[in-house]
Order: sequence, then C-alpha cells, then structure tokens
Amino acid sequence: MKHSDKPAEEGYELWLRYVPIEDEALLATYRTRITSLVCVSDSPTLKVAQAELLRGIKGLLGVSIPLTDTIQPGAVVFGHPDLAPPTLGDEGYIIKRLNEAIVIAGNTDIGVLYGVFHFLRLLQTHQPLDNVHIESAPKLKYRILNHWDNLDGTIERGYAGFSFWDWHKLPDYLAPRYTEYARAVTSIGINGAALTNVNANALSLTPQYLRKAAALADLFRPYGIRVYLSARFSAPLEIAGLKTADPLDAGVIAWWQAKAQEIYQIIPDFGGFIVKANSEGQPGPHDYYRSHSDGANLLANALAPFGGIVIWRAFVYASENPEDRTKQAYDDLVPQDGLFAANVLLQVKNGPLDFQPREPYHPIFGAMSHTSLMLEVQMAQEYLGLATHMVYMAPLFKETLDAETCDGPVAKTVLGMAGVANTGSDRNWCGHPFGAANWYTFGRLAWDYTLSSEAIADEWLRMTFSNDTPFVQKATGMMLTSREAPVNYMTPLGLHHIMARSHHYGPGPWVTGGRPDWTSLYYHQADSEGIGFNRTPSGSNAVSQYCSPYREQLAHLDTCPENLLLWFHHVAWRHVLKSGRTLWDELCFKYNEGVTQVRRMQADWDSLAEYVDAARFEHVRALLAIQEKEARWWRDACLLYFQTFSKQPIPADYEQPAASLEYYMNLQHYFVPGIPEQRF
Ligand code: BDP
Repeated sequence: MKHSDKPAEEGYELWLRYVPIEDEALLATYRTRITSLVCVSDSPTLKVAQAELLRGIKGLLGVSIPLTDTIQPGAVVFGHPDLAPPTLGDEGYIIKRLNEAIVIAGNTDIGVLYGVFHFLRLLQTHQPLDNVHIESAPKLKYRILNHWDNLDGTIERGYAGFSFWDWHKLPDYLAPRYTEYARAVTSIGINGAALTNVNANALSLTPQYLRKAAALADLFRPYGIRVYLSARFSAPLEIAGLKTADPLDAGVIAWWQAKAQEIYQIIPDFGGFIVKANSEGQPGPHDYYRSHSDGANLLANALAPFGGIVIWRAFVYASENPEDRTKQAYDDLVPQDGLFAANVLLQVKNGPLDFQPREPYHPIFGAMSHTSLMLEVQMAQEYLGLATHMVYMAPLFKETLDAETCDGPVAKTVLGMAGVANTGSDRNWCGHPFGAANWYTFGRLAWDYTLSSEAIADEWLRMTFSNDTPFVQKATGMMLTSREAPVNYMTPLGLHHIMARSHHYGPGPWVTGGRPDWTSLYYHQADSEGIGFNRTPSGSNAVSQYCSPYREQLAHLDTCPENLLLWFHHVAWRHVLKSGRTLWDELCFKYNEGVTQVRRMQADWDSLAEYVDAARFEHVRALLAIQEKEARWWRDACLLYFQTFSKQPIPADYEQPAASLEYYMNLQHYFVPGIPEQRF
C-alpha cells in the first residue's frame, strides 16, 4: 500500500478545511466569478459571515479578495435583504446570480450566515456557480445538540475525551475551541446547544454557573445558537433549601418564576430547559403524585413570559412498573396529550427502548397530535461500538424520520430534532475520524430531512477528505454499509439490549440479576423453544401502540419485517425465514455477515491510501482493525451463548468461535469511557 504524500491532518478543522483547490480549470473559473466582497451591514453576525467568506476563499482559491462598496462583476454580495423571498422565513437564504455578481441574501442576518456556509460548501464540493440558484429554509424549527456534559468535565456516554466546556475558567477565559465549535455548528444549521447532561446537576442553575453559561451564550449569539440548560426537577430543594419540589406548591412555582427572571436577565435569549424526570432515578413530578404535564407546565409557565421553552423528555420508565419497558412511556404520556403548555416540547427517542442499533419507531410519534414533539437521536455511539466503530448514522436517522405513523411520516410529526452530541476534547472532536460525519448528518437532516444518506455522505467526504471521484464513490459505499454491519454483528433480526452491563462495551447476552429491565434476559427471552420478546397480543401487546395496518403487520409472524422479528416475536429455532434458513441458521448467517461487512470495509479503506493523508488514513485503518476484532467478539460470544438454548451447531462453513463461552463471560473491562464515576 502506498501512502499519499498529503500533509498530515488532525481532523480539528472538521468539514471546514478550506484546502486549496487543485483542479486548475475549476480554480480559474472560480477566481473569475469571485473577485470582491460586498457586505451590506456590519452587524456581529455579518462580521462572522464576512470573516468566514474571506477565510474560505483565501484557503480554497488562494486569493485575498477586497471588500468594496460597489457591486462589480465578480462581486459576492451578502446580506441583501430585498432579494430574499418572505417564504424563506427567519433562517432561510437564497444564493443566486444577479448579472455578473453572486448574491447571498436572507430575511435575517443569521439566514445570510447560513447562506454563506452553503456558498462555501459549493466551492468545497466543486459545484458550478454559473447558474447557481438555491433557496433553502429549515424544515424543522428546533435543531439542538444535547451535550451530556457534566460540570466536573466528564461526559456521560462520551467517547471522545472530556468536556470542552471549561467550567472552571468560565466566564473569564473563552477557549478558542468555543468559536470553532460555533462555526461548525452553524455551518450545518444547528441553532441550539443544551450544554449540560440530562442527568442534571442543580448547580448549573446557581448564579455562579449561570454567569459561566452566559459567557458561552454571548459568544454563540452572532452564530444564531441559543443556549439551553438541563434543569434538575429537585433544584428548589438542592440549591434553595425549599422543603418540596411539588409542581403545584405556591413556593415552588414562585421559585421557578424568579429563577426564570434571573436567567433572562443574564441570558436574554436563553433557549429553555431540558428535563429528564422520573426516569432512571431522576427526580420528577411523580415523586409528588403529580403528572408529567404538571411538572413540565410548572417550568413552561415560568419561562413563557420570556419566550423560553421546556423540552421534556419522554424517556420515562420505572423498574417498579411490571409492564414491558418499551410500552411505559406511551402509557404514561399519551393520555396527557393536550395537557402540556404551548411552550412544552416532548422529546422522544427514535425508538421505544434506548438507541439500539435498530428499533422500530417510537409509537408516541403520530399518537400525540395536540402536543409538540421533538425527535431525539444519539450521535454518541453508546450502543454502536463507542467511538471505535465506523457507523454512519444517516440511514438510521432516516429510517425513523421516514417511518409512517398514524399521522404521516415521523418527520412531519415533529417540530425539531435533538442529537446527543458525540463531541469531546479529542483533537478531532469525535474520536473516530468518521464520527464527525454523524454530527454533520444530524445538522443537515434537521435542516432538511429529505436529503438522502448518500448525498450527505458525499458532501461530507468531499469536504473532510477529498473530491477525487474514486475516493468519494468507494468511501460513500463504505459509509452506507456501515450502519447495517453493527446491526448484524451485534443485534440482528430485531434482537436488542444484549450488551454488557453498565458500560455497554461489548456483548453481554448473559447479563442477569439486578433490576430486570436492565438485564439482557428480559429482552431476548431465549429458551429451548426459541428466542425473542413476544410483543403481540399473546405477549405484552406492545404492537397495540402502533396503528393499523402496521400493528397487524407487526403482530403476525409472516408479515413482521424480519429486521424486527425478535423485537416483536418469540420465534422457534426451527422456524424457516424468507432466506429458506431456519432461525438458528439465519442468526449464524447474520452474525457472520456483520463480520464480513467489516472486512469489506477494511479492504475498501486499504484501497484508498493514495487519497488521504497518512495520519488520518492510518488512524481509520487501526480503528477498523479494532472494529473487526470486536465484531468477531460479538459474533462468537452471542452465538456461543444462544447455542446453549438452540442446541444446534454453528454451520461448518462459518468460522468457529475463537474461545469458549466461559472465556467471553469472564472478560472484565475497567475504566471504559462514558460513565462518570462522580456524577454529582
Ligand atoms: C441511556 C444511557 C444513560 C442516559 C439515558 C438517557 O445509558 O446514560 O442517561 O440513556 O437518555 O441511553 O437519559
């Protein structure tokens, strides 16, 4: 393999590298089309836009172009409001030719800034400018990154280092990375950042920490990014010494009202609160025999006079509840449809369990037409190989966005999208050099969920690595396969929640003991007859939460999509699937297919050495080797374990397990990233 002689890169610039365009003809054309800049005002946001244009053009075209007041041929005019149709709203933009100039216009400065980043993307991906005419406005209003960052610098389920919010030095020291973050976030249309973990620390609402958050909000303001904070429901007890946090208590109501007022004095455009209540040990309104809507409305009413919102998480379940965990959120929340205040958004994970490699869509989508909903996805790869595996998530996100609910596709039932960030202090931000693709994808899909996975991969690859067609084609193929590979080597055919306990690193289908809904046995239900969770009417009847005809389709063994089979059915080992193989043989096939897919990704990557600098190339190569090793680990451990029930051989034409089941069951892992030892 021959390495390229491109200079080593660290990935810090993400998709905003602005490296010189090598194609001479294209460069010449761009240089004649772009000869001066005309900026219509000097607001803070347009100053950012101007700096970005100058930086991008200098990097890509190798020229410093002058700023002028007059529109000449070759001018790029930005901020020209008259030309933006009102239909583009507050954040949209238009990019078009006007005589011999190019105009980037929006109804607001932030619309112009989004347009500027789109314009630079055109250059970065080598698009023609001759007949450029683009009008774009976000399809979703709320596009928010959820950082699960703790005040002590750790990140819950963070696999790319520690938090880059330097709470200790804020508000006085503003790390340069904050500005780089703001550029990256805005370049893909994200307009909100929830800074703190949903498992919240009440301290973040004290004046001391609010001032720190305010410094970030000030820095983010020109970029159109609003700051949100997680709010701990019991904060009045913990930081104010109140005797109760009962949402109907007058003292509690007054406390939250005063807190909201205090926050808006410091952060005038504060976005609002995100709340995890009565879930996994977090306090909430149920502690006082009140409902989720009582709890959400308490905070929403406090924020309403200032224009803030409450994002109330629908990830609620309790181990005391004997009901199937995947049914509990729907059972609790759907009866409250219509009871939530107008400024409450219910944030619903893509599936009813917890960010598994594949889940059916969450049945709350389409079932609460009188409540504003947000879709929550997780870029952090908690259940997808931490930051070590290459998993491009656009197909996963789109599977949910496109899913047909009782009320149309999921995408049409939501007002926004939240993404659990995969960022951290690692120099390349996301740990895996391909991890940033998921951050990028989140922003692009939240802006326009009709974009295809392929199109997003294509532009991200061009900007991140290279515009060379053979590279882009092959690497796009790798990325598109990379979603199904972990499904196959971890949880094929609808299996779910069979990972190791607590840190979730590696397989753990044998996990039992403790609260049942955190064990694997609860979910796979393997026995001598078969495997899978019966959620049909003869079982937990979770299918009833979906509307007809999907409900019936799921309920019948023959019509249930095979990729969700064991999610909804307990299936006999001897049952014959569409492939003609029995369930056991199909499991063996799928687990092996997953390993094969990773090996193909390795071979594909090896063939791309000439297109990528050696530093990033070798980094990806090493991680793919780990992924291959861990794919085998998952396959061998799971097949050996399930074999104790099926009592059937692994067909001889497959690789046989490298070690005994006992060996895999006894593996111990210490200090796996992502679980803060000191949470509060
Ligand atoms: C689960 C994580 C846990 C989070 C929780 C949540 O294991 O660390 O706190 O989700 O979303 O996936 O609240």
